[in-house]
Amino acid sequence: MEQEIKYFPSNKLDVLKSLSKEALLENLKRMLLIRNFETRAEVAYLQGKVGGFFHSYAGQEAVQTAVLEAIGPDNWYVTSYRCHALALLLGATPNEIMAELYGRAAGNALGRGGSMHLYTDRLLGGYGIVGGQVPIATGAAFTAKYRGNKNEVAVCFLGDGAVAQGAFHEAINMAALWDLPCIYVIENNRWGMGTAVENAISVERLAEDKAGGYGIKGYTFDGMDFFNCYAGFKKIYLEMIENSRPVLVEVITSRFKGHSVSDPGLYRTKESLKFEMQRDPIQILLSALMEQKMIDEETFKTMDKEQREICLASMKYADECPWPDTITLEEDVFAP
Ligand SMILES: Cc1ncc(C[n+]2csc(CCOP(=O)(O)OP(=O)(O)O)c2C)c(N)n1
Repeated sequence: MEQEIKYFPSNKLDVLKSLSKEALLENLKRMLLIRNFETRAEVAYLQGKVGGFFHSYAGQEAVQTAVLEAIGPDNWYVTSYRCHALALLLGATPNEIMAELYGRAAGNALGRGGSMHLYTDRLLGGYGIVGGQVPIATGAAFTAKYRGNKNEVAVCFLGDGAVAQGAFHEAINMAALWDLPCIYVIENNRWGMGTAVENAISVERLAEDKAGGYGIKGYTFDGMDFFNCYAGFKKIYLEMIENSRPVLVEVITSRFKGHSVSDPGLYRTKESLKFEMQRDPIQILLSALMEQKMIDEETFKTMDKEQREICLASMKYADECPWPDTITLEEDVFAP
């Protein structure tokens, strides 16, 4: 039987007090932007406007939103192919991301990367090779330390499926050996494509059970709860800029969609998904803000509508963007 999960202890009221009303509402807005972007972009995919793959972040919004609020954008970030949300949080516009999904010249990667490969000056990319981003994050942490940028850390997001990859082990071992300031965030949404995490990974708690093997600290956060994630990441960051030790974090979360848009999700029941969706991270944050009388239902609906309109406008923008010129096909290609 599954053991009850012991999350990092945090106090919602302390977080509510430590952030301004404006900041809290801004985080709710960011989560709504992500949810609306994923919903509209998926529609565009189903209309045949988007080529390649498509992996939705719906359900996982609280995790990356909380990290950004807790430690700010002036760090190095890297993630997997499930990368739309992180790009939005780091300042890429819905227009440029949607245009990238549509393969257009004005896209975030000039229409050459598509949905899985987005960038900003602080986002070193979304990566399609499971675990491929882990050594890159370790390298970014090395850079921060080598340059003596004391307040800068690297943050690596990876799925539970990446934990059994050799690259994960080598990269974390090196970070621990060299005291590199990197937060490795395992977003455990319980499935690696259609494989249940308990059928793929030999330990139950992916960070806490593994961290000791590298001589570092491991934590478990509730990935549906913005407050728990915020409190946990804040503490880790403040410690890391003092001691430069890497940290392993598991956030227990839930993806509300299939692994990718082409996944019919036959490996889980509709009831189990419905049950998980009752803990919607947007609703959890909204309820807390409503309890504090920071927002009412009407204002929330308006906020949601505004974000939806931004995303609908990005679809129109992408549709009207020109295709890349074939003459540019060989530009920026790096082949050693
Ligand atoms: C090295 C490698 N092996 C296999 C794949 C095929 N693949 C793509 S995603 C995936 C599952 C990854 O699941 P997880 O890490 O839990 O991430 P999630 O999609 O749930 O966020 C697999 C096996 C791949 N892309 N790269």
